[in-house]
Amino acid sequence: MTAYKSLILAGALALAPFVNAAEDTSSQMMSEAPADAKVYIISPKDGDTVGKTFKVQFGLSGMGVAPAGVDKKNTGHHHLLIDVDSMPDMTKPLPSNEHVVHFGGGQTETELTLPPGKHTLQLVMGNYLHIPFKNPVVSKKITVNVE
Ligand SMILES: [Cu+2]
Repeated sequence: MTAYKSLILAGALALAPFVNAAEDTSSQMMSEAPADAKVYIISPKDGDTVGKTFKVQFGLSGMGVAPAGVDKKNTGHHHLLIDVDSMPDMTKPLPSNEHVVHFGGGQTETELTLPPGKHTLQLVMGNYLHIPFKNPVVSKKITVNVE
């Protein structure tokens, strides 16, 4: 065997571990949240009746808020799920649409305007890449009645 041929062989063998690593990219981009991290909706309260436009305040304990893109341990940013029945894929960046609202600036409250009727609200913390934590930090889902 020439030296050239054995180099190719060594290269092929060296590539093998990379294939597995690539499949695992998504979980490698996930972050671990502190075990005692909790997210909750301060207001409105579950079952509240609210006006068409109302303020939602986000509560967080056991971890901190950082803007999207800032990779700082034990921090994340809020995502508000509005009228979401089944959770999005919790191993990938959360989608961004009228039902999944990102607060990538590090906001801890917002003002919503919703049509009259019953609506559900739930908070999900995402890491700097908008991916939920390995141990998901998710609030209780509340229901509000919009007048
Ligand atoms: Cu986000």
